[in-house]
Amino acid sequence: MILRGFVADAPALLAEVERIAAAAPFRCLVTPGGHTMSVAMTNCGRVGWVSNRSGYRYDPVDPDTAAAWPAMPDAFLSLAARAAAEAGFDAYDPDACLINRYVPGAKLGLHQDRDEKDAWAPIVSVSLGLPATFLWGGKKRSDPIRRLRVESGDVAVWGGPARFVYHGVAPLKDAEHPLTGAVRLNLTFRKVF
Ligand code: MD3
Ligand code: FE
Repeated sequence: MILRGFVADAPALLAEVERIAAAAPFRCLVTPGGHTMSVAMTNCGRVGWVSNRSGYRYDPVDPDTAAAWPAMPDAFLSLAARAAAEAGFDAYDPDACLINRYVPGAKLGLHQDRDEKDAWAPIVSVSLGLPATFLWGGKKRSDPIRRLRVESGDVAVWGGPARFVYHGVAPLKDAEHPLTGAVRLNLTFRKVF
């Protein structure tokens, strides 16, 4: 389900992202295949998603600082829970929020998110700043791919039967957004345990 313009106070979310990034800086992670991702990432919550040459995992500690990830702000939790409830997922209590930062040209290749234990609980995605094109496929990599434009303030809820579809983000087009400049931010909330 896509909830267009669901975010009421984007500047407040952005301020929280800046506070989180001051403690746990954005970084471009290396994949097990040895490629450095074009998307920069950080996390807040009980665990954070990280990757290196040896594999990827959810970790309670930021490997760059050896400190726990910043706590999930109340404004994040309440927004994610309200969005999940709109899509029929009650009492959503995400463990992690992965924050993705895209600059022009940055992209996310087609993948499934399948490191989370709960195969039904949704991933909730909040877009801020520059618009992007979601690539939205099916349960098989070879399934046809739909392109879906998302803009600042849009929230997507991917749960239940949509949980394991292949998805990605097309290369970000260069532009300026009043909130973020030449940047797109995406918050992805996950129930990990
Ligand atoms: C989940 N991020 O961090 S989120 C990711 O915009 C990720 O930064 C993208 O994919 C981003 O893992 C997209 C939205 C999304 C889209 C389709 C999904 C999440 C999904 C399909 C199934 C499960
Ligand atoms: Fe994903």
